[in-house]
Amino acid sequence: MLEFPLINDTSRKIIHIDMDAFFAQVEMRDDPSLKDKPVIIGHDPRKTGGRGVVSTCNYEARKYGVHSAMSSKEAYERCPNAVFISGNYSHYREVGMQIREIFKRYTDLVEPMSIDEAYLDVTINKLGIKSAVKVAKLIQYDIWQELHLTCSAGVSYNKFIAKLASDFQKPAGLTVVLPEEAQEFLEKLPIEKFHGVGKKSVERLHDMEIYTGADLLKIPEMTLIDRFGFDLFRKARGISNSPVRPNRVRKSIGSERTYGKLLYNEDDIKAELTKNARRVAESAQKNKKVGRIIVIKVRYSDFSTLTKRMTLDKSTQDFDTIERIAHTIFDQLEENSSGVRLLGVTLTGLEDQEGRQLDLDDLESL
Ligand code: TTP
Ligand code: MG
Repeated sequence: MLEFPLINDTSRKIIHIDMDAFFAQVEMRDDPSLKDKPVIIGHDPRKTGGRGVVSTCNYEARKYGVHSAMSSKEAYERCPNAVFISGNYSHYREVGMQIREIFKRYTDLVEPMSIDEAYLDVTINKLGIKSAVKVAKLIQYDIWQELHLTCSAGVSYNKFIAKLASDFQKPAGLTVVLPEEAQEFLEKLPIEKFHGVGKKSVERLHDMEIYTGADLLKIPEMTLIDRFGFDLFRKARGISNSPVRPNRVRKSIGSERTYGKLLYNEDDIKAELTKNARRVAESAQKNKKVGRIIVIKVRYSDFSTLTKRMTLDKSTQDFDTIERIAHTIFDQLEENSSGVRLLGVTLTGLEDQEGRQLDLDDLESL
């Protein structure tokens, strides 16, 4: 029997907006001669001696298999006719702000996730429009009329499903998932589409012959929770109640796990700290953040909880460093013979990673 309450809040109206091929689309808008050509945002490998990566590319270039994060060299090999543009990040940021101004006409409950993507809670909105679908259409229309750009929108009752929906029919798509349709929508989705499920988890799930949302429901509940966390258990059931948070500034990156079976052995505890350290390092690297403070959290069988931190001389996002410090902090804790029921590792005192080229940035850090 599950001891957790499963409350599914379906009362909210959430929109997720994501611009289509954002940097490339802005370039195509500004230079009509690019129309119909494959366009890649990234340094031209012929001019850099082969260095550099692709920030993004238009849909024409995607037909050749080019995608974000691919080396420019490989992109050139796949699509020699492509136009390479180094890109103008501050310009894209300005356009991102113009888009955000459009969102603000409808609601102040806007949570930007990156330069071209945001969640909006339009349950109550400034225009008093009941239908979230109508609001989404109006936003798409405004962005097209005023900025000559297309975006894709997802409309649902939570952020998790709204994001999946916006990705469902790109470009210029609008996908609505009603509460009664959510289960079927999720069941058909491949698990690699589930936002928040990392590559490693996808591999482990594939090893268990789990490929779709429907397969996730076949895993015994406690096994799913134990191995992949309560969050995925809930998402598989269309439950994700996290609110749309305007002006959210990420201050820390953490990973923690609760264990169904208490941990007593030091090696087991350290192995779990290592797993948490790896997740933290991966997330920091993905989000281009570094931090100077590493915190570990230990909860014992009697629910007493300890948090201990260590401050480094230099900020890091390096897995080996985070792991080593987490183990060192653990070694310095007073001996405690009770079993461990929860372990967490957090990287905090975050700042933006320096020296990056053209890449994703948090709008909210502006
Ligand atoms: P995305 O929304 O991931 O991609 P996109 O808008 O180009 O294409 P899609 O239609 O599939 O949404 O990212 C938004 C912008 O962020 C993108 O235009 C360029 C930048 N970006 C990078 O610089 N590096 C990356 O690895 C990714 C994924 C994006
Ligand atoms: Mg996009």
